[in-house]
Amino acid sequence: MVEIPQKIKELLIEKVPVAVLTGAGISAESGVPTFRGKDGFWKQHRAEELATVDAFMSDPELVWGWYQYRRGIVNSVEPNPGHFALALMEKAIEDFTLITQNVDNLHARAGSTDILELHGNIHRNKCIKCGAVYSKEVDVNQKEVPECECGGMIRPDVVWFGEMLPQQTLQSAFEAAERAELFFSIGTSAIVQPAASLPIAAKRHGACLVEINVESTMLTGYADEFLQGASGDILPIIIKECGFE
Ligand code: BV8
Ligand code: ZN
Repeated sequence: MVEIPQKIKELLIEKVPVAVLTGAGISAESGVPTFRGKDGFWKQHRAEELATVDAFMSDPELVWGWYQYRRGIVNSVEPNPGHFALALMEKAIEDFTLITQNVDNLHARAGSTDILELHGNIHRNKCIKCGAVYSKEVDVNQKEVPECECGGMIRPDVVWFGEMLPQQTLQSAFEAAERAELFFSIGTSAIVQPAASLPIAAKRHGACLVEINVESTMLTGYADEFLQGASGDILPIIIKECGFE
């Protein structure tokens, strides 16, 4: 059983401003493969190769198919105790901000509300020509790339490598990180920018930086506390020991 440092519990019970950054690792226990872990995605391809405009423009069906495959997985899994624990933490703490790199919508399905989705949402699509956003879920078995009324190709409404993140969302994320007195980096390899700069910004502005991960990352040496283990195990313990259930 992981020991939760007293300092973290005190800050939570004091209800100081809290910000959380999550990555693919928080959804791993739900059965959604991570990007870079040993059970990583799509063996013969890497996210960096498929999650790009070039990849989509050169082979729309391949990239569309990858997202359809991922939508199928996401639709077939459930949020896990880690997602539910963060929804309870949000209810307990007035100034609480959940920032996610994930596009799987599992935080929303677990009851979290105002979520900052840095990299978009896999259930939304948009036209590459006129920018029209399509929120209606598509049939995950649809192999061909859908076409917009304007004739443009429709793509997943997610942020690909080399693309800007939604500016307002990113700005709100940095504001929350800089305001936080307690910042959790959960289930992320802390490689992808600019998301990986958020924990650094939080610590620079005086936050207690806590990392929750099954293995150490580039951030571990910089964190005040490293809770090694599965987020689905550790987060419910934190919630229970702080009486947030
Ligand atoms: C930008 C799309 C520029 C949606 C994603 C060189 C060339 C080109 C670009 C760059 C470059 N160097 C830097 C860049 C910038 C680039 C970048 O950071 N590249 C990286 C690879 C170095 N960033 C960008 O391109 C960003 N845009 O910079 O724009 C710009 C600037 C100005 C003007 C115009 C443009 C865009 C970044 C967004 C890319 N899109 N996804 C999708 O398909 O999902 S990123 C992709 O990686 C996912 O979104 C994912 O969320 C994200 C990060 O991965 P993680 O979430 O951390 O997941 P990972 O598998 O890596 O790690 C999982 C962790 O969980 C592991 O540590 C594991 O141990 C842990 N774990 C596992 N199980 C558990 C667990 N932890 C706890 N409990 C468990 N049970
Ligand atoms: Zn269009």
